[in-house]
Amino acid sequence: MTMPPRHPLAALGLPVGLVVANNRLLARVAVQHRAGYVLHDGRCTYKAQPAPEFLCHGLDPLQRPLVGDFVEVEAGSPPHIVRVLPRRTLLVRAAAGETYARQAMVANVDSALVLMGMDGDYNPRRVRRYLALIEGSGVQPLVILTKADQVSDAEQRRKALSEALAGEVPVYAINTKDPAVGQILAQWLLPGQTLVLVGSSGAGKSTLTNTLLGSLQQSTGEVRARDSRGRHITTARALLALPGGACLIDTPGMRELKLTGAENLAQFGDIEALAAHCRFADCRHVSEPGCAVQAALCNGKLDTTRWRDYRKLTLEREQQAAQFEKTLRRKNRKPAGRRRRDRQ
Ligand SMILES: Nc1nc2c(ncn2[C@@H]2O[C@H](COP(=O)(O)OP(=O)(O)OP(=O)(O)O)[C@@H](O)[C@H]2O)c(=O)[nH]1
Ligand SMILES: [Mg+2]
Ligand SMILES: [Zn+2]
Repeated sequence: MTMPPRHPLAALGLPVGLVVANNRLLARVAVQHRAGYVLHDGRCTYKAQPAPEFLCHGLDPLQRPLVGDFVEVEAGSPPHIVRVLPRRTLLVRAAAGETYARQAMVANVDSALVLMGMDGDYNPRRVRRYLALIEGSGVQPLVILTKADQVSDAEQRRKALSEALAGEVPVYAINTKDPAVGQILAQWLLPGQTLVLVGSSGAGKSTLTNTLLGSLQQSTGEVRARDSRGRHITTARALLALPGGACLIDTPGMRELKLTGAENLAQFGDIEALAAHCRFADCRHVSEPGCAVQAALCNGKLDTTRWRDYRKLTLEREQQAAQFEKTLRRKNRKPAGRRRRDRQ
């Protein structure tokens, strides 16, 4: 196949000052399939394969090319990805199931939009879990409550959630089909910015993608009437260039949302600041004397539901971290030749 001419990737968010070997092409990973990659060179897309070293059994899966990565490509039939350029940001999730592996989701995104429908799928506690995955990654989180046209109290819900998040995370309530969403979200859609959409199946990620693209590129599907659950229409992450100059990554709805154990719970920064004032450094905030958290709960300065949510998340984070640690130790004990290939 003939390669498209080299094109500056600035339009796709390429950071300035990157040094690339002369005879190589620069591209951004748009889609990752089992059978290979689709790359974007800033103008058009083409297929490529990873160089053999990316398929090594012992390689940490986080080092493989990922949607959102800027990569160096060697021309050929097919072209090969030979190097992943340093990542500005990386979103990681815990792999589904019992594998206790950390799985990279997307690289080099500036903001992550957590979408949640205000229909039967509405669950503010799930929003907190998504935020926990994003915080600490250097990615700006936003919450997008969708299906505002289907409920009468969209603005009240938006306000309540924004307050519950202590005003730390911008919260929007929108109809994803409304062409005005481009204007509403304009400050996050500046040229060179990359956004990723995350959330349950049926939340409206692909519908929002199509509205921002101004064309029906991504397939969408009706949700189940009984409980508003989606049908997992989108099956692969896809990076798309928006007409205004930003890039958007549509993702498949997550079936399971486990913590990785490495979260930094910035959404609970106020609680962590309070805990720093407890008399004992190892205070468990139960019945210790001089506990600043218990004091704040007693005088109403700290909401008990928020405290309970925080406790649940931190406990789960500890358990997950311990499990990952154990899995990692077990893996390192196995002779390299017998290690099973990591799940993608
Ligand atoms: N009325 C209304 N319907 C919406 C809105 N957003 C999404 N929908 C509908 O919800 C259904 C699911 O939307 P999708 O965009 O396919 O959801 P998704 O998040 O991409 O789901 P997966 O690809 O399965 O993860 C579709 O029937 C959309 O038309 C909205 O803001 N208002
Ligand atoms: Mg979709
Ligand atoms: Zn305490």
